[in-house]
Amino acid sequence: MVNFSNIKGFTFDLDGIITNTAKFHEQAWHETAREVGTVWTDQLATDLKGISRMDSLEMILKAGNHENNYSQEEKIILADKKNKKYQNLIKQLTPTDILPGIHQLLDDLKDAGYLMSIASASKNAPTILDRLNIGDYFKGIVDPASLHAGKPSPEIFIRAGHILGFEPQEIIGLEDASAGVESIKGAGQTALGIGLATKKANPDLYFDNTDEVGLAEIKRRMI
Ligand code: B16
Ligand code: MG
Repeated sequence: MVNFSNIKGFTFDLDGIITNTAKFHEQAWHETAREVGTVWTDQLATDLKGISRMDSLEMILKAGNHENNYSQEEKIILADKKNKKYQNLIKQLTPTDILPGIHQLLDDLKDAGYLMSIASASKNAPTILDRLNIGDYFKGIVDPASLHAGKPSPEIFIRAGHILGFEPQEIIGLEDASAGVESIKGAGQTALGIGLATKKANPDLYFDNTDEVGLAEIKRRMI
């Protein structure tokens, strides 16, 4: 593992790291699953974390062996319907929905001069940051619509690193999904995983919860 003194910037996943929109994604996808006749399981919910909208739909269809029952047009209609439901749910987000410890971490990183960017698969990320009132902490947000491949491809974290203008070994990426940890590692950054779901991908640093992740604790583990 690189020494913390080399670190200059942080790339953040959004859903599950900064706020728990995962529960809204889950609620909306659960409804889609019911509509197409796929049985909803906790494993499916976990596997969908960090996966792009269309890839998530494909996974739900495949889980019920329905992948060949829908045309591309019908799939787009299903995904749009899920997104409208999700957008309605996230209207209730306020700054109190920032996950425990994260506001403190953002403040400490900013005060210490580290740069931060967002590597979220969500096309709704700008709206969510606005609702949480934390958009100003970040130098930029990767536009997921411009990517060739979603997580676990390293592309999104490579692009988030380019926004910062630093080398991969100067960056720590934070993720709550195993697909995301794979993406960070593929990009050559130090992967900080939060939550059991990340263990599958062997993050360089592991924390059970967001409130355990502080600047001092990260430093302590990397020296
Ligand atoms: P949208 P992250 C991901 O965000 C979510 O974890 C995943 O469940 C969702 O399907 C994906 O964004 C796309 O989101 O439908 O809003 O474009 O964890 O990468 O911040
Ligand atoms: Mg996430």
